Amino acid sequence: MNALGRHILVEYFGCPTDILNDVPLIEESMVAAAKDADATVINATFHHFSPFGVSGVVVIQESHLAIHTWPEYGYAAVDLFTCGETVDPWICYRSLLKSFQATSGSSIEMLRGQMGLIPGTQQMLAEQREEHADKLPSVAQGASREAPEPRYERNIWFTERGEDLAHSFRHVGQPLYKEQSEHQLVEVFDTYAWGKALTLDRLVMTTEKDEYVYHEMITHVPMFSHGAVKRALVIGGGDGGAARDLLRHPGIEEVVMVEIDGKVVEACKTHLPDIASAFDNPKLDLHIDDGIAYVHNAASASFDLVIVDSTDPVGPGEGLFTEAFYREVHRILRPGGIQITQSEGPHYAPEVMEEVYACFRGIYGDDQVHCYLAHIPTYPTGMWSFSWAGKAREDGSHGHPWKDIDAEAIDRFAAQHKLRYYNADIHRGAFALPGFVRNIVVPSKDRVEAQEA
Ligand code: SPD
Repeated sequence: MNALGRHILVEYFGCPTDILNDVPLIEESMVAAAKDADATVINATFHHFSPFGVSGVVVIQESHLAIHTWPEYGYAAVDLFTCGETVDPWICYRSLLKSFQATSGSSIEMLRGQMGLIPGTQQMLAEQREEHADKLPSVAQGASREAPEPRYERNIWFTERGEDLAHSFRHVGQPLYKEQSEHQLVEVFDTYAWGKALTLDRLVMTTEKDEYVYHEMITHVPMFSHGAVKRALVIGGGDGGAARDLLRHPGIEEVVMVEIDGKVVEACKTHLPDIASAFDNPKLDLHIDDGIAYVHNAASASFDLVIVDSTDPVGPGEGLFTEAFYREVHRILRPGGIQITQSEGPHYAPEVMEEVYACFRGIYGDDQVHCYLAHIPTYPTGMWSFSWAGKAREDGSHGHPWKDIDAEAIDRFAAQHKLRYYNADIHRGAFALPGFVRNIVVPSKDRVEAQEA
């Protein structure tokens, strides 16, 4: 060959979109292509870019295979670079053509590091070998002639990507669950840092390792600020975490849960059983139905607590962030009842919070709306908000989210259930807001202008 390596620049056309969007499948195909050509695989890193596209590289002892896909065009650009005589990159080319089901491919081959273009190469190499040999232990000293067996490490990443920021988790490969329901793409990944993770349309909903923060805070804060909830409604919450935590309270008589997507429940029952542990509880009344329609048809003053445990305000969750819906929730609350809504992160989506608070104030009154925060590392930026709104009691008085709580009862409850986030201090402290968050949730006339630097 008289060159250091062969480099084939490849284009694949007419590939099915779902293949070019599937990180584990692409990783497996690239690794298989390398192995077909008898290359030694050292490492692989693959990322998904939302909404479309996968990029990745397989490092082989003999150089590398790299890919970028554009699923929306059925197109993949691939580099196949091999050094030495033993690995034929054209074997990789044919293997990938088949795996990606490409209708056609095109390619050009370049020789890299042609000997004639690298003056003095042979002499330099000989000198380096000699110099190196002096420093190596001899076989007589116990050195092995065998090169150590390279260890292949998979490196596959799930990336949740917003417009301007992204966060990624490394996972083991093929999702444990993957179903396109009529509403959304439901997946469960086995991640290294956060245990199993449920994602909907590629957005992280919950993970085994930090789910307790969200579920304890969305349930126990309103349960203890109300003090006598008998009937609660959860809109969304198909993973079962909110229902599980509500049902820890012995005084609750019924939890109605209305989840739009049966596949979410199915995925979580199978793969996240600790979160989905309350589905067999006789006090739970599960409806696979549209939460908006359920609330619309529910009797007035029929619930003490309504929790909107929704996805982000895109796709199926969008209608749960509207004034019309919140007005209906207010109608079905009993006097003294509480509504809680997950309301995104103040760094991440301040505009969503602003809208939620403007609606809540219009419905419940300025003083009956409060924001509290929790630290949820797997949600974008980690700081997450919940919105608390209280309906007037029959005598016209109002409850307060933290001034009247029974701190001892809370700490007893937290200890009894081995809660890991919620306790009486957290209950009160969660309502203490940094200045920039307070500015988002108060009416614009009450905002404090930022100091000039
Ligand atoms: N960006 C994530 C927001 C998800 C809120 N709902 C999570 C559901 C957990 N039960």
